[in-house]
Amino acid sequence: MATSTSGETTNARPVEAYDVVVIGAGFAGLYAVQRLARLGLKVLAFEKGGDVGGVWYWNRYPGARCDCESYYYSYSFSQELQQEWDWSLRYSEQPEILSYLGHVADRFGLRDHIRFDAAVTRAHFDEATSRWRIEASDGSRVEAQFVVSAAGCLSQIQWPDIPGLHRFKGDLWHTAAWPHEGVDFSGKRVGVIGTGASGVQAIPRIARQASHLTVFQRTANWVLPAANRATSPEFDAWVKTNYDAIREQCSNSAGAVPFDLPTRSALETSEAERRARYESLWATGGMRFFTAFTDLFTSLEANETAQAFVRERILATVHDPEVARRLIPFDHPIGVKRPPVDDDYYATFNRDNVTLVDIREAPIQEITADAVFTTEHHYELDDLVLATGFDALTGALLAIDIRGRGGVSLRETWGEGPRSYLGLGVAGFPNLFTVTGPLSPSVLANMPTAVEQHVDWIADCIVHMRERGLKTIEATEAAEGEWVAHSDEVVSGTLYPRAGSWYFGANVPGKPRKFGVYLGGFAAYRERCEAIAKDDYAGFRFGAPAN
Ligand code: N01
Repeated sequence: MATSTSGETTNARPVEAYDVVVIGAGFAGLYAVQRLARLGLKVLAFEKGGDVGGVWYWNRYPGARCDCESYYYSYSFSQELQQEWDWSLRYSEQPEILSYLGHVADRFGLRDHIRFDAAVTRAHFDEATSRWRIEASDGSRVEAQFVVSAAGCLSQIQWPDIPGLHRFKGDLWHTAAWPHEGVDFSGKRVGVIGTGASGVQAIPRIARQASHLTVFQRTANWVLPAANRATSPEFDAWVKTNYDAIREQCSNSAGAVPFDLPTRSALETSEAERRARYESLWATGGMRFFTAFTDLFTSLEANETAQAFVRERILATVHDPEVARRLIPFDHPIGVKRPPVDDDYYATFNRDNVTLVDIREAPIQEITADAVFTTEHHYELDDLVLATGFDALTGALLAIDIRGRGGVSLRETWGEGPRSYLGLGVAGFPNLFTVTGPLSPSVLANMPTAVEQHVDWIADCIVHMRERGLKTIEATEAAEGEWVAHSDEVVSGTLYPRAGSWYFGANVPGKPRKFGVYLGGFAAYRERCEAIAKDDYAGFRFGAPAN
């Protein structure tokens, strides 16, 4: 019970004061807490889940794992941490990544700063005090000088709007809200809607358990083999000896990954050499496939050589030519929609207990208590899995009632798509930092590297302000406008606009079409952020010194 300023007794909790409120306790939130608390700041993180982990806490579907190799999809901030942690697989699975994040939380004493089962519901900037007033779903009321959003790029679930979905009487799961106790599909007739990265990972595992699996595919995706395997002691030792150089390579690359860069155009390479290069990278596995040539993302003709190679692989793997035809993408170049990385996906369609239904040719009309009806057939099911993705990049932030100067909401400000300066700050929203925010390299960079770069920049900025007694920092509209225009220009020089992807918000009905990721490359972006900080945070405006 608390007493309000008018003297009334209310059930509202008293307002607590912090220096920084962090939203989320995944990769980004954990590092933000670690880094900012180490500066001596009073930090509180709100996490809507019951524990740390972010996407790795929620996405527990069978087969969930990362499409970046674990040795670099990990924090670099602590020598001890990177030397003491061993990954069991080249691409570790969700339980191992989650236990890594739990270990980080324990090792650095981060849990004391985190309030779990508490989603931030509102954050309003109070112009009179230049502080944020924050409320959370557990009744917490907090005020803080800074809000650091680490709410995640792929954390707001996108539920499909399919007539009758609510009437389905069997078990209904979304890959991004998977039950902690797991799901046993043995003896069940299961349907999966969605063939993005989540569906592609789950489908082979579910097929091995279910009595029958029906896959409802709206858009075929280009799927690359992971070539996943156990890590070897030799590789582990090599990584640990060379970690500094590996991290350095990440820092200086376009994707924040330690890959050797391509030097040749696909079009200036002979057919035989080109094939050899694709074959070798296909065997290597994963996203390294795109290091084949320099022009795969800028020249349709070059990209078509890669498409032709993968098309052949699909035809060689899938026995039924009609099923193979349906699995071959026809509407977008390879790579410009996030290509799922998995093993056994195409071969899974050779199993007798798997049916592929093309719902572009015969769309789903409705879902009843026990079946999915398309325009051609109906499919009786015991369980239904939705692998329908996320309201990406902006969804998690817009789910919160965020208001900046003049009470203007972020939703209104982003009414025509996200606007941001560097993906770090939004004009009109002082002291709000967005880790891997829209229009930063985010999902097109290796996330832990991108997270560390952003959090370090934010921490340095806060130190800079504290040393000078500055109260607020805010992106100027001019700098923001220039950044948005620059980001758009970079995208227009690539093949990305040729796909209706979640990068553009195209998967969410009614969402404005705006490419939400900065494509100028992580290394160049990092250098620009550093130069801006050195230039007294050019493009940002500082508020009056505190009294
Ligand atoms: O989501 P998606 P995701 N009716 O949006 C279909 C990361 N991730 O969760 O393409 C029928 O890619 C939709 O069809 P269409 C990774 O960055 C990483 O799979 O819109 N179908 C599509 O097939 C990834 O890109 C990892 O025509 C509907 C699917 O559902 C991102 O998360 C693992 C539908 C959604 O695919 C998102 O992946 C998992 C409807 N109403 C995720 N609505 C790794 O690290 C949607 N679909 C490997």
